[in-house]
Amino acid sequence: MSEYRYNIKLTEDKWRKVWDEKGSFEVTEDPNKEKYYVLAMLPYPSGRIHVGHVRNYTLSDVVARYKKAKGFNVLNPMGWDALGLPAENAAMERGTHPADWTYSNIDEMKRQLKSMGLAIDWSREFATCDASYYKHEQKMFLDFYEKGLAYRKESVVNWDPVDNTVLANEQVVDGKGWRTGAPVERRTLSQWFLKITEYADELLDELQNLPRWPEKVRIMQENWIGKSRGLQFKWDIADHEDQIEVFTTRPDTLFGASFVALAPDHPLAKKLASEQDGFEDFLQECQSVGTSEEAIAQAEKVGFDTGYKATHPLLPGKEYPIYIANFILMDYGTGAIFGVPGHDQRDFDFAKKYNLDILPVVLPPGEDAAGFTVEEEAYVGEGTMINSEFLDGMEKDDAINTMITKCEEMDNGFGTTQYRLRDWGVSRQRYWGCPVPVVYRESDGACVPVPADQLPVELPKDIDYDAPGNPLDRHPTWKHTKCPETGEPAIRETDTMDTFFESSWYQFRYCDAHNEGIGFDKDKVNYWAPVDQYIGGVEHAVLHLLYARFFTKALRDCGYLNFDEPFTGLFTQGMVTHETYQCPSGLWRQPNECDRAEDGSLILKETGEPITVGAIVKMSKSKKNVVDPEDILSAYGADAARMFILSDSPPERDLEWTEAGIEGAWRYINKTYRTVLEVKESLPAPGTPAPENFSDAAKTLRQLTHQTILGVAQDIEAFHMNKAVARIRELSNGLNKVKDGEGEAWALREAIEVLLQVVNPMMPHVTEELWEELGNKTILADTLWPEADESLLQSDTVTIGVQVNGKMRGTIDLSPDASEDEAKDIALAQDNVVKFIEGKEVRKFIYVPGKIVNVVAG
Ligand code: ANZ
Repeated sequence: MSEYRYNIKLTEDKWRKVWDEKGSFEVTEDPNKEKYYVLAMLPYPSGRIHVGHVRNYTLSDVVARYKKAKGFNVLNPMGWDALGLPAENAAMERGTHPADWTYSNIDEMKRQLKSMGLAIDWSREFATCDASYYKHEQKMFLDFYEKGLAYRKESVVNWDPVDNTVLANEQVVDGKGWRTGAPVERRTLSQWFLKITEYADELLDELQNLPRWPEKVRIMQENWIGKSRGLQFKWDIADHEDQIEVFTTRPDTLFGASFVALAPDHPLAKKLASEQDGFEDFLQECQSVGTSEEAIAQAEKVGFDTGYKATHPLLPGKEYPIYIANFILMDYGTGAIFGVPGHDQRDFDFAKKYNLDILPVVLPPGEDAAGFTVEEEAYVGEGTMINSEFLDGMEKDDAINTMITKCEEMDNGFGTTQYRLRDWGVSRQRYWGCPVPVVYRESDGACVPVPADQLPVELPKDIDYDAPGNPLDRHPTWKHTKCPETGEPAIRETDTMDTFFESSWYQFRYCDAHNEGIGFDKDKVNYWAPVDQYIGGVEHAVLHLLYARFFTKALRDCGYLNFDEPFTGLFTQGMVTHETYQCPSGLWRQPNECDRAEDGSLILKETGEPITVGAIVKMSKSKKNVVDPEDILSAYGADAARMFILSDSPPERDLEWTEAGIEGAWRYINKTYRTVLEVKESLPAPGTPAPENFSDAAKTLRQLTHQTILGVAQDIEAFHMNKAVARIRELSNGLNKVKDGEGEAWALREAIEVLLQVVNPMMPHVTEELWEELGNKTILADTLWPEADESLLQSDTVTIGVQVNGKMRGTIDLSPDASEDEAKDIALAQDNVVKFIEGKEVRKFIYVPGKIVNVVAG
């Protein structure tokens, strides 16, 4: 056993203190230095960090430390996404105040994050629930309002009858509130919206300017924006003066129509059906389904026959039933459609239910027009038009264009573009959010913005949760105020903003975190932003990332900044998974409740009951397959946790957390520590000039050292952190291949120093300690990345192919200027070559140095 024992706790504490005292990671704008802005998605202060945080912040930290070593002025900040429902729920359950709960969680989580040794500029920290933060977004809201980018409109919302709040579409799961599980209702309320649709084209087009974003995220955003080109045109109604305007992306299928349908809340729906029996009940039934596309798509398709008929614009005299149908959305297209059961699955389901015609008009390739029918499901593929008069024989795109032109010529419609993207509803009827800074004058109901010099509109501290609904609304005094224009009595807006509002601009606040006058200084934000590398979970691919992109453009147009996109590079990390453990009774058990029995099987610590090991799935509270980072950090230290997280899987993939994995990382750290201390005394002093000559072993080590400098840098730049770790371990293994030959001690010192430098971003504490042990006077956090010596990078050997009678039978490694005899000796000794020339005579040996060997045998 070595006499050198690594004391994790002492060493890690020591170095964190050094970095803190030196302000190693605090930065200011420096026009002479190139900046690099690394950002990890800010955490919600739920109370404790989880392993997902550890993975996320380890990745951003490696990038930050590496870029700093590369000479960049690196901004790597941290803050708290601190508004939102969980604080209120906790407050209701525990009788605390949301602010107390939130700030004490922040303290706790900050302590935990600090113990990871992150290279963060903590001087820029903020919580989005600080009035000094949300004050500025209230100003932004007012600027948006003035520009027409924030507006109020009546709209149908998802209403959670238990939480008494509006739910975003994503918060409705299977028609139920995500938190309460209560069936969601529809209500019409006046709500605040941000006009993200005004930027639909820009948001779509500029995805092309984001090459450092994962393609899957760009595709998800593209689908979310959902730009479709189509035709908008009218159907006459027999014996009725109104017309029905529909939107279709498939005008080619018009001759395959068999019904027309309206959304339940379409203004014509009432007109056509309100006098009929059962209509009210039908509407009621539709109300019980959430408003999201998903909820509507999942619900069984039902319709109400109005009894009226629509007449086909191109087939005089042909009439089609008009339904009100639950799967038609009022806020897409025109809120009305014509149904083509042969080529749209929803229409197919509907036609089956109501016995409507199914006429195919698109013939799949290879099918026969005479015999083709649609039986089991709609045919949605490509094909040739049939049963469609002047379109017959055309391909889809041709037919679409022809039909648009035809309707335009008839003056019955026009080609148009629709987007799936809706304006962003930001109103929430909750307390723990940023108040919308407007008041309504009591005398005439006018909506009056709160003047900028009266911001922030602060949340009142004294609230009660005894009754359901919005505590701001029933607060005895808070909402009663005066109109800033006339001094008359006025009522404050009691809606607060969606918490995605805070996370849409926080990346800019970090650039100037303590500015009291404005959200951020333009020069500062133009220096630091956009973020060069953003890192977080793929679950934010659409909402957060789209909102932040929209905000950047809106802020640009309000004069806050001079660029278009907030994040030039995006990396989405995979999840952390773990085995699942179950008792005979079926109860899930936490990994730390289990132990290994003598025979190696798993048992429950407490009772000795056998444990069944189940699937490896994402860590979750429900399956209890979670490990607490706090336990890991205190048992193995931050360096080991970081190293393990980086070494086992490519960061974009899922990572399986295993005890063996973390132990492996811990052993590597201890071994590195011992190795360095054991050889320390035999090394030349720091800064000793290189000797003239090196032994072969020293040369080999130096080559590996310099290849590692380059390779690790390339791997980190490409987010191949696991490959970087593999290279680093290879260099570690190379250290013991030198002894006391010529130049070997010097080469060993060089190799150890490089090792410490290149692994420092991953395990910052132990590397600082060893760097100091080696007699260096600077700290690693302030040391530049080593330079790779080009002349040492070339490999001494090349790998060339060996052919026998023209067929590749193996490869050999030899010096590029090896003689033919040397090449022959090595090549003919290869097992596979021996096998293929066995029993034959070597007639010719062709050797092209550095390229190939060909053996002709016969
Ligand atoms: C006829 C048709 C035939 C359609 C066919 C599709 C296939 P995307 O591509 O997503 O833009 N639609 C139009 N407005 C709707 C609404 N408010 N609620 C529900 N559905 C609506 O979808 C456009 C298609 O969705 C439109 O094209 C329309 O159905 C339907 F073989 O018209 B189509």
